[in-house]
Amino acid sequence: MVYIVGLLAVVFLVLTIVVLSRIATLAKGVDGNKRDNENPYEKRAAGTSNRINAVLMLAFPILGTIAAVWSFMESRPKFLPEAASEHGILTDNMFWISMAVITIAFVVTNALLFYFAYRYRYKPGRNAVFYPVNHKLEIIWTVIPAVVMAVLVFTGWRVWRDITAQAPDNSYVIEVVGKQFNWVTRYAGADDSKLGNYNFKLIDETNELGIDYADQAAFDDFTSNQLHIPKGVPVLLKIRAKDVLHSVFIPHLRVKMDAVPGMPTKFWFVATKTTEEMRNETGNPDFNYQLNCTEVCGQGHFSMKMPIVIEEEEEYKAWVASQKPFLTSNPTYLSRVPENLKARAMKYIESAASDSTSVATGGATATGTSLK
Ligand SMILES: [Cu+2]
Repeated sequence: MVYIVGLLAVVFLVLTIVVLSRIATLAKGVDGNKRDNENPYEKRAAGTSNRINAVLMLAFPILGTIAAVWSFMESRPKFLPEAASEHGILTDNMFWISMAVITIAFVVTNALLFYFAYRYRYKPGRNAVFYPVNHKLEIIWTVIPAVVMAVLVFTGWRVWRDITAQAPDNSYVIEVVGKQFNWVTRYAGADDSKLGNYNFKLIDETNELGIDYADQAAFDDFTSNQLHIPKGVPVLLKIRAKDVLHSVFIPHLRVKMDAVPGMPTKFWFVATKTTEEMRNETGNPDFNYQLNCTEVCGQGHFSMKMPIVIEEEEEYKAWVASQKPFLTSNPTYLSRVPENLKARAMKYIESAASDSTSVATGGATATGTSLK
């Protein structure tokens, strides 16, 4: 890299010297109030540089095109990976259609621009045509781009409207909370499909998400350091941050949404490929989806990633059923449950007591895909 910059510096230095010496030569010719065409030296110089510039006008776009194509091919492996969500396919299509339209317009207009500069270079005795106005031409080159732009904007707006619409009622709701420097997820639990309330005032060392046990929907909620996503059904991510700005980015799912302290955000989507399917497709048995933080949030930002398992809906349900509610693992929070709900909450404590010999602790997966 340093060598390339050094080389470029030398090239630009040489060019600067050449240009300065050219200016000095031309300035000499202008001296003495002589008209340009009366100076034979100037005339000869203008003729040579005129030819060189004309050829360069052809060479530049050709070399530029070769460089652009090379750069495109070279960067291909760094493009986003294959989309594995329904809306991801739509946004990818839109991106490539927009790119195609822009590239065609760019190539045609610039090819003409450079070709005309070459074709109509200075020739002794040739005068420019005075072409004051052509309404038809003006209308054509205003209306066509306007229509194309309007179609692109309108289709983009429709896709954006669908992506940001209310999540369907049958969505699986999963909470994703960013903090320096990892992610914690919370699931609605096996007994209801509702996430319980939370309150930042209830956050303590153990209850790091501030789960509010005054809400009975919270009783069966469990937390995890993995993100499990069922395939083929809508999933709503409820996103928040505990400390500073973070941002949820799941490249394969084309999911990207900031996690903002004090301002919950959300993103819903439908995943189309399980981890297993993606492993087969990529031929990589160790493949895992990943959630990355894409907002520089402090020294440990680089390590803010969370593995994701995308699995069939039944496998997902089995995994959810195999997880222990937070209340079961932390029975002391029973004291936060209002008297009238205590009996309901006790179920989670009692089932823990009776299961304690059989239930394995931790985030082991009961069935389906495991993380490698
Ligand atoms: Cu972060």
